[in-house]
Formats: sequence, C-alpha cells, structure tokens
Amino acid sequence: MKRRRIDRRRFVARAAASAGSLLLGGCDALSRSDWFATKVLAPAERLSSAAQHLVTPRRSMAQEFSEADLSPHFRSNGTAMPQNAAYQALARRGFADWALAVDGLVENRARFSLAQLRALPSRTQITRHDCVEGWSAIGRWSGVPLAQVLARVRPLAAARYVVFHCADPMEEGNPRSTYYESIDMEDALHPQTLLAYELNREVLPIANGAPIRLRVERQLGYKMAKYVMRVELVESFDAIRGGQGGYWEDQGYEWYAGI
Ligand SMILES: Nc1nc2c(c(=O)[nH]1)N[C@H]1C(S)=C(S)[C@@H](COP(=O)(O)O)O[C@H]1N2
Ligand SMILES: [Mo]
Repeated sequence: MKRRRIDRRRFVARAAASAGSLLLGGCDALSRSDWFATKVLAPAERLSSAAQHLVTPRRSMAQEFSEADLSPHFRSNGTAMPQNAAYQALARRGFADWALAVDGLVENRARFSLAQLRALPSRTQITRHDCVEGWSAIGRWSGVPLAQVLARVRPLAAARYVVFHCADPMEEGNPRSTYYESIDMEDALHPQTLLAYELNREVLPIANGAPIRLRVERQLGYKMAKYVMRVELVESFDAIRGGQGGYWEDQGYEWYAGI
C-alpha cells in the first residue's frame, strides 16, 4: 500500500488556523473553515514526512471547544438512512440486537452489544468536523475510546490498520458496496479516537450514524465512518475492496486526511 500524506495541507491548515481564529468568530469561522482556507490558499513548500512529524506530531490533540461554540444543528451528510433491510430491522428495535464485531489480527475476536460498549470507560469531547464539501460543524460527542475496545481484543503485533465496515451500500442494489474506512494504529490508539454513541447529549441519530460512528478528530469528515458494523484489524488493505483503504479513497481521495 502506498502511504500518501497531505503534508502541505496540514502545514497550511495550522498557519491558517492561527491567523484566521483572530479575525473570525462564531458561524463565520465555521463557514470559512481551516480546511476550506487550505484549498484556496496558494501551495506552500511541501515538507518531508519527517519534517512534518516534527512540526505537528500525530500524538497531538485536536482542538476542543466549549458548549458555547456548539453549532445549533449538526447536519447530516452522505447516507442519512442505510438502504439495508437488516440494518433497518435493527434500528426498529432500537439496536437492542445489534452487536459490533471486532476481528482480524486480534488474539480474541469478540462482539460487543451497545450496552457493553456503553459500560466501558467513556470520553466526551467538543470538536469541529470539517467536510471536504466545504462545511464545518462543532458537536459534542460521547463514546468509548477505540483503544478501550482494542485493549479487550488484544491486537496482534502484525496489526497495522483498523478497518471500519459500515451498513450503508453506496451503489443502489449492490449490498456489497458498503461504505468503509481505515486508520492506522497510531490514530486508533489516540485518546480522542472514539466509537461515538451520543451527539449533543442525545442518543446518536440515525442520520449521524447510529448506533455508533467513528470520531478521528485530526482528520477530515469522510474518515468518520457512520453505521459501523464490524471493526477489522489488518496488516494491509491491499485485499480489501479497491485496496485504497476506504470507499472515497477507492475513488481517489487521500487516505491520510489530516487537517
Ligand atoms: N457509513 C458512512 N459514513 C460516512 C459517510 C457516509 O455516507 N456513510 N459520509 C462521510 C462524510 S463525507 C462526512 S462529512 C460525515 C458526515 O457525518 P454527519 O452525517 O454526522 O454529518 O460522515 C462520513 N462518514
Ligand atoms: Mo464529508
């Protein structure tokens, strides 16, 4: 697998964030998101991966906001209701029979009910979501850190990536065309990486990915898989679907969508 990084985008985003936040407040800051700015700003010098790592270590935390910064409404994008009969049957019963499968390169493959996920240690964070379509929103997310779930299945040393298989088919009439995404172990173990089951103090709505959706806060919106049904640990995603690590990546988007 080729590792492609958007070093320039991340570098410029930081510069734009520090300049932009002084000038803009509230909704203005949102509509002119950092990501948006990086798209229209002139290209800066491209840093090598190593240099980039020194400037913005991946372990750093994404910015967290206060209640006062919350967007009045957290919109839905992409799928709002999976066209999947099995999913819809689970939804009708409030996901009481739903279970998350965690398998692949782990010592103990396991299934977790929603109640079991909710019983694990949780984290709440108010963060900004940036979509490549040019909108942003600030939401309050609660969920279980993915690291907590991984600790219970014990990844094998060979595991390098975590793949999220979703319920929603992306091509009409093709049940195998479901959305999927992936992240590396560094992001998987990051404290802000959550399997979120609450948005703005409410049970996660179906439009935003019920019963659980991924939050991986230092990346763009399309990485944040909704309707996650299965988490698979792999050494490479060469053999998974289009081989690029995600539904949008298979259409040419960057795999590492850092902001
Ligand atoms: N399963 C699934 N996950 C998905 C999508 C989708 O269509 N299906 N859209 C992605 C995109 S492009 C964005 S911006 C966010 C939107 O999340 P929201 O609906 O909570 O706003 O989810 C991401 N995760
Ligand atoms: Mo998006």
